[in-house]
Amino acid sequence: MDAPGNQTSSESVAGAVTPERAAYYARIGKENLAPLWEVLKGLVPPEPRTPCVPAHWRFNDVRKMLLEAGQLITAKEAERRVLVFENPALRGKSRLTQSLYAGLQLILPGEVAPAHRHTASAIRFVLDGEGAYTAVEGEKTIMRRGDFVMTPNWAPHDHGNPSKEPMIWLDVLDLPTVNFFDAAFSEHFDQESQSNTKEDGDSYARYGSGVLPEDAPMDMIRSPIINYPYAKVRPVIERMAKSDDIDPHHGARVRYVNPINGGWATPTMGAQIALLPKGFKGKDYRATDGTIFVCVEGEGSTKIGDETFTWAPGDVFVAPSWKTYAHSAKNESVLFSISDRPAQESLGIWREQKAA
Ligand code: GTQ
Repeated sequence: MDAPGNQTSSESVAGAVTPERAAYYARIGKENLAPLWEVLKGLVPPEPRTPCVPAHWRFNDVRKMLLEAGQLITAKEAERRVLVFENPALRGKSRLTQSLYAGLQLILPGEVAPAHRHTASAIRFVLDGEGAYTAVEGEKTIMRRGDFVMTPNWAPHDHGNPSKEPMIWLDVLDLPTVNFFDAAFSEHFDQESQSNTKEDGDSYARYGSGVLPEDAPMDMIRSPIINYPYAKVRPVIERMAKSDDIDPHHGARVRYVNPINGGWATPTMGAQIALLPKGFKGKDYRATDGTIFVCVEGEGSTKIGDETFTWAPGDVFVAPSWKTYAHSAKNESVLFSISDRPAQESLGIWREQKAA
């Protein structure tokens, strides 16, 4: 979310920079003033012009490199041992879209990623291994492949892996958004791991079953659920697909919701998951929310702009803002996706365009 557009003189609406104008710009420049008419086109573009490009990472390649990091640095030393997906056009900015950070986190057997909290919200989407936990607000939830796990803003959290297998999950955080607003705080705790005060599955049991406790916090703008298990979500999209409840662009798709207000699970990041039946050929779609996709199951490809990316389980790819994309599924497939749509919706700026 840096300044939009490239503010070059080609964006000028005012014709050539004459020597008189150039001298004038130099003079006012000394006072930290600039002529709007030289940058207006880039500042107020007729449609979104993201600097982000489409990109794709194969899980097997990244997994190999991430396991190498496991030999180089401990989770404790690193605090979070993560390989960050950098948009190829925004190297060094720790982001995959303008508003979202994403990376793969590794925790080896016996390791702990110590407790901290921050104003950025995080989601985890589990890709490999089973039996590591995330402890959030006193609930220690065991993570399995396909689980969608939330760390709401300012919630203390730590991760650990008491299992015998390395655990790998996708982290998506709204760090670039929070940093854009210069609103970031964080702190560490003396205790590495939180003591758990609630049973695993407590928040899903209380809030994820169509009822709400008498004293539910009715003004909570993010979900009270810590883990939305894949085992609960997969049957829903399966049932939708079986009864032909299939969106022509997205497949049989659901969103992860805050059960208190029916809104998105977090106010800054919206997550969805879709089942694409074997042979599905999605129609063209574009929206202003640059979207990160993860293949959970199956095989297929996605055309983004004029590039086509072929994906397999664990692969991560990104469709930038307002770039047209369309999915094709070779086999029955499941795609998880996440974007800043809730943030844009709450600001009234989100738009989509669907091919008929
Ligand atoms: O697990 O708390 O990928 O604080 C980046 C920053 C993960 C986390 C990341 C973080 C975390």
